[in-house]
Amino acid sequence: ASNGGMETEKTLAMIKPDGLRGNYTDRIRRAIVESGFRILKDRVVELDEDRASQFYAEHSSKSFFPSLVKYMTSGPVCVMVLEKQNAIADWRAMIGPTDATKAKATHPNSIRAMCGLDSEKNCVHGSDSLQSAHREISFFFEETVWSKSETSHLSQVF
Ligand code: RTP
Ligand code: MG
Repeated sequence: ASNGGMETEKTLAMIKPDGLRGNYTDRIRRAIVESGFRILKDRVVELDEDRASQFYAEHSSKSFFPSLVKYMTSGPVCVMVLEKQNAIADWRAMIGPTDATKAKATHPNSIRAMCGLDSEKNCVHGSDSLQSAHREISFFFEETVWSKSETSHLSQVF
C-alpha cells in the first residue's frame, strides 16, 4: 500500500441521544480528530422503534432490550464513519467500558466517563468487530433510504 503497508480501517461511531442532548458533540468530535481519526462521513438521524431494534438485534432477547430501544429512540443520534489504522479497537478503547459508572471509576479519561450516566445511558457507541463495522456503516450510510425529515447534516443542527 502507498502508506507502507499500514492499512487503515473504518468503524462506526455514534453519539447517542443523551450525548446529543447534553451538547457533547463538539467535545467528542474534537477528541476524535485529536486522536488521529478522520471523520469520513457524518449525519444526524432519528431512529424509530424498528430501526433501533434492528441496529441492536443481537440484544433482542436481553432483559434490557425494551429499555435500550426506548433510550435509542428518545432523540436524534449522530453517526460517523471514522477511519485510521486500527480504528475499531482504538475507538472502543477511547469510549471505555459499557457501564459509564464503571468508566468514571476505572477509565476517567474515556468518553463514557466524560459524558455517560449509567450502564444504559452511556452516550456513545462503537462497532465491536470488522463484521459489525461493515454492517453498521452500511446500515446508516447505504442500505436505508432515510427520508428528508429523518436526516440532516450536523451543520444544519448545530
Ligand atoms: P454499544 O454496542 O452501544 O457500543 O455498547 P457496548 O458494545 O459497550 O455494550 P453492549 O453489550 O453491546 O450493549 C449495547 C447497549 O445496551 C445498553 N445496555 N444496557 N442495562 C444494562 O445492563 C445494559 N447493558 C447494556 C447500553 O446502552 C449499551 O451500550
Ligand atoms: Mg455493542
